[in-house]
Amino acid sequence: MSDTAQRSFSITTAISYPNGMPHIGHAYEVIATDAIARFKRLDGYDVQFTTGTDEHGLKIQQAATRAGTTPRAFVDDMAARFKGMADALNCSYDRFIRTTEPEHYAAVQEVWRRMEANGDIYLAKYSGWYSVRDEAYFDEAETVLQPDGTRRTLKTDTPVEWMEEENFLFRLSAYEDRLLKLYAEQPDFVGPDTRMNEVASFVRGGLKDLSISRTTFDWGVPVPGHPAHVMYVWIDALTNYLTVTGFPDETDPRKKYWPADLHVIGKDIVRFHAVYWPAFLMSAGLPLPRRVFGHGFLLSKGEKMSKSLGNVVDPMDLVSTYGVDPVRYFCLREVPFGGDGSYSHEAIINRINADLANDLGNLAQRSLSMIAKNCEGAVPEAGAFTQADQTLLAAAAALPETARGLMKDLALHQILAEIWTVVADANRYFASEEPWRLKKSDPARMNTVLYVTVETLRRVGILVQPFVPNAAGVLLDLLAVPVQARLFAQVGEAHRLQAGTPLPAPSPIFPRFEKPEAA
Ligand code: ME8
Repeated sequence: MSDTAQRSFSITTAISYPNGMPHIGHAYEVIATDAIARFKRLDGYDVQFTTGTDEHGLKIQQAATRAGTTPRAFVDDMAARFKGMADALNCSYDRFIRTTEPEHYAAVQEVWRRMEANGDIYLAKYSGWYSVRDEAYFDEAETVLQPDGTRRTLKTDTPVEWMEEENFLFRLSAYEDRLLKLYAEQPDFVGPDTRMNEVASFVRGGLKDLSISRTTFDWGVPVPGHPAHVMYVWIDALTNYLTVTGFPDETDPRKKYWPADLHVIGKDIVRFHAVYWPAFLMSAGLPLPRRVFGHGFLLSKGEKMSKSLGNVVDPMDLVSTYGVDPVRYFCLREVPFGGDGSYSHEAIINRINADLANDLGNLAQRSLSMIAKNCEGAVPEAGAFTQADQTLLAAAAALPETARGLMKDLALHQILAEIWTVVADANRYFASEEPWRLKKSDPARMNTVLYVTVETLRRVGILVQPFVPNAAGVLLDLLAVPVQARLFAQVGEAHRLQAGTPLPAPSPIFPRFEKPEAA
């Protein structure tokens, strides 16, 4: 690669099952992935960020029947809702992939052909306890008999039924050693570390061949040459990550985005991404993704969301109540990325009012209004910097490097914590320098303090763009920072605010959230 070629970075979310409405877990995943994608773009990478919907399988077919419609009409309607949610959350995906697209069928069938050509696919009678919800077979030992005579899985607590089918099987058992070698040689293939340990011990426990076709329903990608079989939904779903890179067209310009740099997924589907997916790719002779990261679950006041508990939160309602940036900020700041988190309206309101309205919003409002009143609405002229000025500016200038380091571990919450440490420093600085008192006694010093404050806000504003893109845009507009000067590489001294630059009239960036009065 030449020095001038832009490094590429490709990142994906899981693709959601559109058998029900999008929920906060889906929102959480696409928000976090978007923050990482935006971060990388601002850090100079050529990013491809993809998300989408996983539209085949019995679960979808049954949901369509329940809704009294065809699977096709059902997924068309639902996919639009998932896309609408990603848009409402201001997610900057480059491609929203639907597994019912012809481009995707071609990719999945090619993967199948390659695995078959490699001798890894064979026909056999398959029987076992099948969970429609998980679209997977379970061993009897992995299920529990219920008092009413039915069985449920131990791990996912979903109902199973005995099924017998003649299916194609994938020789997963042949990949045990190669997978263990992969984990040993590339310990960051799966993150966080705890998930890697779970995956490795699952594989060490022995792998059985995997059933990869179904004949009991037809809502899926047909198996090449065997139209009575549709493909197991996970082969279909995982291959979306290749489809978005133009696979199998060798000349497609998107080819540079494979292998993916990062698959962001939830902890419940790590096994599919860290065991099955690399085995399929090895079999098809394709390069493996660089990293799979299993984030935690977002729980409502610590409880799993479920329709029966009545605590399913519609992300669109959250956005209309709190605004898109506050929802994004809350998800990314409150929950350590990789761990589980809990949300409640109280917690969201506290975060919005404390961090956004008070800490960042107020500081911008106070400093910019003083400039509007006392500095003819233009960036003031700074005199010589004191130690306090230099310390604050240096802390803000160090943020990109600190954030880059934390981004290696995808510690999004810590990046925000670091940024807000500088915001807190800036508030302390502003309070102790008391620029409002200097107005009469030492206007030159007042100008310097205001300059240092807004220059710090410029640096912070650039850093917060991945997390709260709208508000960051407003802040940088208020500071008259040109759109092309908002990259991480431009945080430093060389791009500092220039005295005399006219600033627009200040307006609030983060209003306080006031509980609407009961009618
Ligand atoms: O698993 N909190 O789809 P899905 C956080 N189609 N994340 C959550 C969550 C919660 N409460 N609930 C679900 C699928 N998720 C498959 C993926 S990828 C080739 C195929 C996450 O709609 C979940 O872990 O059930 C997954 O990453 C994503 O939302 C979609 O879940």
